[in-house]
Amino acid sequence: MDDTTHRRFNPLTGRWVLVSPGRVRRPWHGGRETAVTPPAVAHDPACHLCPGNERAGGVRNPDYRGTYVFTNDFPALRPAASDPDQPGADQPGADQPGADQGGLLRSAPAHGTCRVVCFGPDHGRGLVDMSSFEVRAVVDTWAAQEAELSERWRWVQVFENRGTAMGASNPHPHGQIWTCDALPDEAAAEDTHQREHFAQSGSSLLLDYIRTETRAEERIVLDDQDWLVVVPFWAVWPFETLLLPRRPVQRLAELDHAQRDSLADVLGRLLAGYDALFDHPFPFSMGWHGAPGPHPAGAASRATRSRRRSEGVWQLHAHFYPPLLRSPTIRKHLVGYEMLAEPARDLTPEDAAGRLRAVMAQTWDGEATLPGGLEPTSVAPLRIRPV
Ligand code: H2U
Ligand code: ZN
Repeated sequence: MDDTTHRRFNPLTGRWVLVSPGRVRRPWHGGRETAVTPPAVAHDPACHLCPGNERAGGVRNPDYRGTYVFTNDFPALRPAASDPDQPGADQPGADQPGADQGGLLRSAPAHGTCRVVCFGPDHGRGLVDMSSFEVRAVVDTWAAQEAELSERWRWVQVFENRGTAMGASNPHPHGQIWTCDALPDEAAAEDTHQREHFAQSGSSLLLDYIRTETRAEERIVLDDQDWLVVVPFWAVWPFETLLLPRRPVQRLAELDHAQRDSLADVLGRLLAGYDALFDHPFPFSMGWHGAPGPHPAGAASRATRSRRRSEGVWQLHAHFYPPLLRSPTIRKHLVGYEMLAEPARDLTPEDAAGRLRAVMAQTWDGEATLPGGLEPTSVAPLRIRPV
């Protein structure tokens, strides 16, 4: 099946992807990115996120030593004016009108909050450079933020844009959290498909998927006792990965100490592998998807009910969407057929997983955990022109 063009189905979103392995050999005369490696300074006096510096909005950051979270000075979503206890609420009178303008023209109010999560005080050390202990502190911060915010908001999106290629506006190691009182499209698609699967089979879609991938082995990138990293069967981006806890977990806040420690370790190995792939800091957008919070205007008791409704249905997971295709300077663009018809890929997910396994086995000092029977270096070099 892998050598011929075919389509693969994403059961989480209900969307298809076209897989055309033969196209991987085509020459490239198109545009190239500039591969810039940011200088590794510990403190940049001009950085708005470094400890002690003034932010663009005029607030001065404290002299923080660990992770540091603040409300985004330029938030895309704000709490409603009628929610004045929330920081950054809209001005009184600024509440948007109700929904419908009638007929085909629909709009709806959107409220939420946006935060910035500095991963640490050091301007030059991102997650990939940090010790497992430091990454664990970031995991704990994500979990604490999610626990707090999911009491109030329907959707809590924890994410990181890494690198200018993914639109990061500041090189200081940081991520963001956006929350919304509506379920965004991507979350709604995953919610619907996980619920449908559970209604039909009585089991969790993603836990079933873990069993399938563990048996198949060929798409596994990292096989930890608590976590599994795969290039999903339906991946759109060449080196896209899906990170899943092996046991039923709905949200980050539910992870126990052992799972958080192993997550810090798995993240370090995955990110080191990404950077080793093209010997370059690998850009990506990554983010966590967990069970939605209560419906808008919900009281805390609704949060409890909503949690119960998601049990067995929702499985926590993280998506990594890196844009690079062949080298640090050649990225994939979703254009043409992909915008107008459906996404397409050439490198197969199995091939991508093999390449990631191979670099991980070479770069990781610790014991490389590879699925049984798979050789880390059993992949042919990409047949491309050197850059
Ligand atoms: P990105 O690098 O992913 O763009 O995230 C940086 C965020 O930090 C961005 O959303 C915010 C921007 O609005 N920011 C502040 O809130 N205050 C600042 O002084 C600088 C940047
Ligand atoms: Zn900085």
